[in-house]
Amino acid sequence: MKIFYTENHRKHYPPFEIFDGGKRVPYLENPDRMDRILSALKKTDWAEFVAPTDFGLKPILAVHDKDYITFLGSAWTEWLDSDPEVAASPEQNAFLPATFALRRTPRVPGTLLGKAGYYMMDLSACIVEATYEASISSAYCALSAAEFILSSTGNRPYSAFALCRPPGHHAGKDYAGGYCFINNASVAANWLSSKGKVAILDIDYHAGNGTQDIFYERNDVLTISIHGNPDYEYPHYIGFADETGAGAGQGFHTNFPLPAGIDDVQYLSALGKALSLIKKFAPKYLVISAGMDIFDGDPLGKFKVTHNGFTEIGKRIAALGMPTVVVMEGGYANEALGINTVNLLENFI
Ligand code: SP5
Ligand code: ZN
Repeated sequence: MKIFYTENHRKHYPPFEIFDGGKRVPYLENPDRMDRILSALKKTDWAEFVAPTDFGLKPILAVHDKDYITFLGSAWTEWLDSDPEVAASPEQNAFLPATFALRRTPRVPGTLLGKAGYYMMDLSACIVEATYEASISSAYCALSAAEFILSSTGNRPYSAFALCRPPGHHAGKDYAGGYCFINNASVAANWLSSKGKVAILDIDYHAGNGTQDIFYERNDVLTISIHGNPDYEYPHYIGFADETGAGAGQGFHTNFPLPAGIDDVQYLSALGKALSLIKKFAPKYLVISAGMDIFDGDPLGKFKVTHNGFTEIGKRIAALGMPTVVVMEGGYANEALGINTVNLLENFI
């Protein structure tokens, strides 16, 4: 199986994030996550690592607002240039907003700090020097995997794994959040959509709010997210069962908010419903937003999916028999990331 991966993520390692209630904690979405997955994949006899190709900005701007991407690309340098204290110790700093845009008729501000509040939804998507480059490369991994599955021939469809970091599914058209800056799965799905209908299935523990936002009014890309109930779980304001799409996209989005503590059997029952919706839609391509934070023991999740659960999830998705791009999203029980990723993927080889 082709694994699209680059080392460019490594320097995107903010020195902290701001956690619940304003506590400063070590950045949970860290490079060690990739090391765990890489080492497990290297022990298999089927993982073939491939560097992503440069797709330019066009497929990214087909999903994200141009001014938002410009902000991402310039925020760090602008901040450094404007603040001598930051310039003196850049490695101890991370750029975050100090205000947030109001709900009604917000204007796009002209200043860097104003823009930060407009283009960032929370305090966990810290920008450092390498963030923009890492985010673009991460999107290229998803695009390269999408390009690869296009070449499917014969009776067995191709699948590929985009080992993306930073993750993407919380990033909306014009905002970063939840460790995400560019919505890798959405960029890949949108790119594929010019060649046929696409379904995105998001199995990360957190609601895929960015993906929901991007495709909400479209009927050519079906979006489904299975996640912890936003009544009490991040991202808090979106991901509820009554959000089903709008306009032409009415009926083309489904959320499955699930309660804390669910086990493999209960998870697989919800997955079964999601897979039925995908079969009915009959897409040409499938994109999986694969978060490993549904694992029992993940510090950010409350589900109890086991190692074997990941095998079963992969088996059932692969049984659809569709050309599939699996895109890495979250997962923070680092010691379990390797086995869970391998268990999910080995059904697609
Ligand atoms: C890609 C992805 O998985 N992003 C997740 C971002 C979640 N950020 C907010 C986490 C707040 C969690 N508070 C739970 C405390 C558990 N001790
Ligand atoms: Zn997550």
